Amino acid sequence: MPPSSLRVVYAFAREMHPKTTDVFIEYGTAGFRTKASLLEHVVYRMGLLAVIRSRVKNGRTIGIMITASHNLEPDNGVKLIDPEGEMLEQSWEEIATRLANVSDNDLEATTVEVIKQVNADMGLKASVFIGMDTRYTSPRLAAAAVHGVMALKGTAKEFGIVTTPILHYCVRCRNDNTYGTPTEEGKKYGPYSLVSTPGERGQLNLNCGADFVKVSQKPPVGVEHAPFQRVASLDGDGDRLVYYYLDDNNKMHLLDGDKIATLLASYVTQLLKACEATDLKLGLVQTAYANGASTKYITEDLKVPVSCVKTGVKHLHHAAQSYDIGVYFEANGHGTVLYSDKAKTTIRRIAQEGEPEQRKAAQLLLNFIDMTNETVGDAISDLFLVETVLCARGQNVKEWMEAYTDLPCRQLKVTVQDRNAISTADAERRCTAPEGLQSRIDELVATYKSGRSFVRPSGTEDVVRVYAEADTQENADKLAAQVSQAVFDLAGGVGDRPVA
Ligand code: NG1
Ligand code: ZN
Repeated sequence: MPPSSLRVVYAFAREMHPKTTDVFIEYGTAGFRTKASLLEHVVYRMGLLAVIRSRVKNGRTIGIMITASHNLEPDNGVKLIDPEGEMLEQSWEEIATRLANVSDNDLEATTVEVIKQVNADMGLKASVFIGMDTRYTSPRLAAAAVHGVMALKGTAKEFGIVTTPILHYCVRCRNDNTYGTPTEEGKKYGPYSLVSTPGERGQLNLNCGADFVKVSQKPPVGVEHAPFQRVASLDGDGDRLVYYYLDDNNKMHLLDGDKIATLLASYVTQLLKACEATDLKLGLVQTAYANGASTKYITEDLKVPVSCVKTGVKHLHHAAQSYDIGVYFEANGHGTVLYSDKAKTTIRRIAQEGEPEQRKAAQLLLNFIDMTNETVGDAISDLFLVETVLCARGQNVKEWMEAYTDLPCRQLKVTVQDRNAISTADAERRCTAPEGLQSRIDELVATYKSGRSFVRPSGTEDVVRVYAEADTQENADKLAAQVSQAVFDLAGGVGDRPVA
């Protein structure tokens, strides 16, 4: 295709989705995410990029999801999904960032440059699936994505309102029809009933949702529960799940991603033993946010290998692929289980040829695999996996909770002039800049029993996140406040000083 025919890339941009801001935007932990009003030109350009990516992948389908997940209503975001239903390959993040930030005048030339750089055959067909969450700004952004796809003569298929994991699943199925049918119904979840959607005036994630429950350690505002009732909280795009219950003193008990990961891993381990698939190695992947008690339980009680990686699902997913069966979860409830081809083949064989007891366990495992959305964390699929284990074991939520006791923890945010002044190493558990911050954190941590703390720049918000845990809630809160103060002082804090 001669470059002259890319004129339309510029024309659509100028007339329909002009770039009206100079604020630099970066493809971060979960794509581009910021105030919805700053995103229209970015999403249009991601429509362009998705077509180029589809052609580089020989016309296989690419996904575009419009959502800001757990963030509040005024935000929105966009992320690309690769043909296997995975997050966009990391080396393309820089290309996405470049395309998102050029001026309208330079857009055509940059598009040509990118096409050359990645060696896309623009004569091929291109297919792009587009989904969005329920934010009122999402339809407008989805339209911008469609226009981007049209501008480069790709075919866009709109799915309307879907969860993030459903779109990942549909992309995967479209490219690999052995995985399932690319429709919402294809993922046979069966019926479930929505207990409550609070939030003031129905605003997404406001005082409710998985992130609110996890970070504030409180139940959603305005919901009532019977004691020991099992309650699940999801986030705005359906890829995170946490559980909680209230005891008879109305105290909340949270079962987060770590609790879910350990429950699923222990059940799969139990079935692997029962079907005597001893050559299959199961492993668990966490991030620095995993509660220290969970890591200890996994290592010492479950005796399962565990690895710690940087925040962001793409890192967890990647690490989980190195096991025959890899269970990965962020503490915030985003995660899933991955099964290698070797694992699937072995388990299928045992289900056919094993001794009766082995066959039974292998069949249960096959059902479990079938219910898993392996493309990405999926709150609904994870919910059914949890319910399956509790049902199989006849366990209630309290018994599930009792497997191990979480260390009290606290998460805080600090606003600084430039959050990228913070650099980290060792899966974000230590900070290498600014100078003096890590030694200050070490000093503070040393004064607490079971103390642990780390800081890192957020990839989705303009803040530095602080995490702390200690023997009591009071101490965890104190440690978090002191570390926040250290960040404020040594990394250029702005606004109100954090209260220690
Ligand atoms: P950032 O803002 O980079 O901390 C948050 C979550 C991540 C991940 C992304 C994407 C925490 C502490 N961080 O990232 O785990 O889920 O959002 O949604 O929960
Ligand atoms: Zn989400």
